[in-house]
Amino acid sequence: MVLPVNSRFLKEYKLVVIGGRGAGRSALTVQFIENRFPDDDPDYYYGNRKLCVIDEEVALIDVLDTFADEAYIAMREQYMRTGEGFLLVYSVTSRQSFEKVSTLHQEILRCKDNLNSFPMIVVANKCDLEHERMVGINEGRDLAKHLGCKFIETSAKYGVNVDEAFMNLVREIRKYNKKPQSRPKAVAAGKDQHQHSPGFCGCLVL
Ligand SMILES: Nc1nc2c(ncn2[C@@H]2O[C@H](COP(=O)(O)OP(=O)(O)OP(=O)(O)O)[C@@H](O)[C@H]2O)c(=O)[nH]1
Ligand SMILES: [Mg+2]
Repeated sequence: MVLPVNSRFLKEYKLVVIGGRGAGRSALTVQFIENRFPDDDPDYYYGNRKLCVIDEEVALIDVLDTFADEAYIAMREQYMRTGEGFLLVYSVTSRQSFEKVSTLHQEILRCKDNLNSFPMIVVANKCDLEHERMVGINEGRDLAKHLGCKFIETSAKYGVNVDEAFMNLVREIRKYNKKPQSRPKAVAAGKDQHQHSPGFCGCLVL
């Protein structure tokens, strides 16, 4: 496979899928990585990398599915620290999972040295279950706006907006990394040692 690459280098993005129990974290991860809906209800999904071209730039997306169980608290702090972007997932059929989103958002910011903002997207999953809906689309939108995040409704079951959710999060990370205050000091001061000529492009052979 030969990909035309208008990118200066292959950038890896560490995305974390987080949310209340049964919200569909594993199903979203499997649907994104393998383009299928898992029949076997996995507790946790291990295979987790995908190469995408987003806005003509190659992105190696590393997705971490997480456990909802509070028993994994040490692991939780670890991935909250290392994650570069977070999908805050709730199920439109579960108000409990919706109410968890704000708590998770706060927890992530706390782990990021109390930053005011960090790349996150609010994902309202199971939008195919309209007849079981407990959380309205506007409630989801309002919450996301309040948290300063993008919002998207998905169905992991039917693959609706799943790629868009992950890709939009990568876009948020790119935007965030361009802000001077979120870049390493040497780069912000114009001392980036990895600068290339503006016209650099290449091909990635897999
Ligand atoms: N109809 C429908 N069912 C879904 C969707 N996403 C997940 N499910 C179902 O919801 C249940 C929970 O999905 P999981 O992907 O295991 O959710 P999780 O958040 O990983 O759950 P835990 O890891 O067990 O906390 C499973 O029975 C899935 O088949 C969806 O978009 N639509
Ligand atoms: Mg799971």
